[in-house]
Amino acid sequence: QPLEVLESIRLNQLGFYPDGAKKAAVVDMDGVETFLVVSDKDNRVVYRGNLSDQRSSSFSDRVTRIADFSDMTATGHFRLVLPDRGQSYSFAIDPSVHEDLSKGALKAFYFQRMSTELLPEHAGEWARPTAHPDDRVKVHASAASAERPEGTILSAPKGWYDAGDYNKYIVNSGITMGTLLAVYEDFPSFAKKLGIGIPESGNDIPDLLDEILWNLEWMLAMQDPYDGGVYHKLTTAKFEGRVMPHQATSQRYVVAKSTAATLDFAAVMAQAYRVYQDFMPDLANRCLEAALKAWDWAEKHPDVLYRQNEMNERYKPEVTTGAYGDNDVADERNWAACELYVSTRDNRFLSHIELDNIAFELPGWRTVGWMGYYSLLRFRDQLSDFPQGDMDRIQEVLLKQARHYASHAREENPYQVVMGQDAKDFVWGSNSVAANQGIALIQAYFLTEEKEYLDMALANLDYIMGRNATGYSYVTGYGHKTPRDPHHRPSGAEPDKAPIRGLIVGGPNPGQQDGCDYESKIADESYVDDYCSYASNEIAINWSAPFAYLTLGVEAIKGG
Ligand code: 9MR
Repeated sequence: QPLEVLESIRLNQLGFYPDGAKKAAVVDMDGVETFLVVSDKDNRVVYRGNLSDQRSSSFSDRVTRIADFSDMTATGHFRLVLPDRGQSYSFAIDPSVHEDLSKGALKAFYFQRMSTELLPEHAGEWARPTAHPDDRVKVHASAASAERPEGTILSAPKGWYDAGDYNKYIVNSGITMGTLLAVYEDFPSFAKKLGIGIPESGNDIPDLLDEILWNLEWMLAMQDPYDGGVYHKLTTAKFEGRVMPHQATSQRYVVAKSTAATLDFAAVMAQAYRVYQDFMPDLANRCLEAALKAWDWAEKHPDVLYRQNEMNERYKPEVTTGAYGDNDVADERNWAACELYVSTRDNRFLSHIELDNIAFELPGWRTVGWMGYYSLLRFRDQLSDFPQGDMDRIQEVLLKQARHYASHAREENPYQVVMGQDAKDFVWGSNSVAANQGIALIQAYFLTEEKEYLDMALANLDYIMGRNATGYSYVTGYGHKTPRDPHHRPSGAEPDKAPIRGLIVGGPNPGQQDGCDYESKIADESYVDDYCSYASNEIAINWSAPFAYLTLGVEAIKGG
């Protein structure tokens, strides 16, 4: 009779590469020393191993032991068995084990599209009517100018819903787009062959670039053509309720220009110029022009910070949706300067690149400086005017961080992953921290070809897919124990359907800012699969993008 499935066996719920690391973490299980791997096909034992010594969590009193069967190379479907105790979920060993996930991670953006209906042939059971045309958006009082006074009607359609809400925010679109454009720059051949079944599939540009274009066109419309400044967001005054997109019809506004939004915009447009050059040269040139205009605005307005509370004291209606406020725009300036420099090779931008203080800072919506350094490193062989000593220093800072990540995972982490070296990793959207650490490691792998960096990037993908302290695969519809009730309005408004597939939720966040009922306050366990929990169970484009990078990147390198 079948063994009981033990949720205390934590592993990537999709599986492993034949030539890759294969590890499971066994949590809090006394008196077990050995494990078996059993084939689903005929129940034969194909591998026997011993569990590692025990490691303790630094956040809780949990202890874990690792079952390492990395040297197993047979393909097929298997379970890991702890004799007399039980077994894991079934998993695959397959040379393209993350191919379907790669498609799902990208397709997630299609499901976030606004201003269009989703047809059954692309969206299946999640087909829905068109919504948010955004062709009659009002200029909010905070954004009024001589040419565009308060109440002026603008058109800024398309774009993706930011997250579980129905608004669009330039700052968050910035890092999202930069990350997705980097997928193309780092993995062009894999990206070209990845078909995801969207309306544009089969045209002469890769689906990835078709999807990015949907949001790029919206971003372009967020620039004030009169002065080059970029509005911070396009939003309703308050968040809409738990309804389908077409039922969310409140008035929408463009709100206040900001330096952060304008610099992020400049960076994205400069990078888009490179990426679209071969496919849509006119659009590419338009992007570069827009980037240059945005840069000039930011030079004239170096510190227009978005402060929602102060804004609400002066202007009506009050705006209470996501703020994405950032008090330090030096890193945004660095990112824009790097992208503009790489795209134009104009030394005027070189002098704005931060070269005195290049401490590593993991990319996030508020911290984008390293997005720029990644681009410099990506093109280092072509940047002959760039001071080589500085380039070497940037590279060394990154490699030092990568070595630190790898040694933490190898020597200390109870799941042998990079994620969770510090309670500070478990912020709102912590899963994007795991994914962005994976991206940093892939950059290090590109520079050194050291396999350990790639292994550790894959370890963080394993973390996201189940080798973690809650035992969830944090991606809807991929794995056995996955979020069923994400904070995502289009999923939450139709509770009888499975949530839209391929969405990565925020993940453990002991901040618990939503005040929902959590079972645990422990840093790496503070997660609840409940619509209520926007602080641990929301989905967002800036989490989906690094997740897509990590999944596609690993699959492009290892599978492909
Ligand atoms: O991801 C954002 C997180 O870093 C902030 O701490 C949080 C509170 O300001 O906001 C998060 O972003 C949300 C945004 O404000 C509105 N759309 C949903 C985003 C994800 O929760």
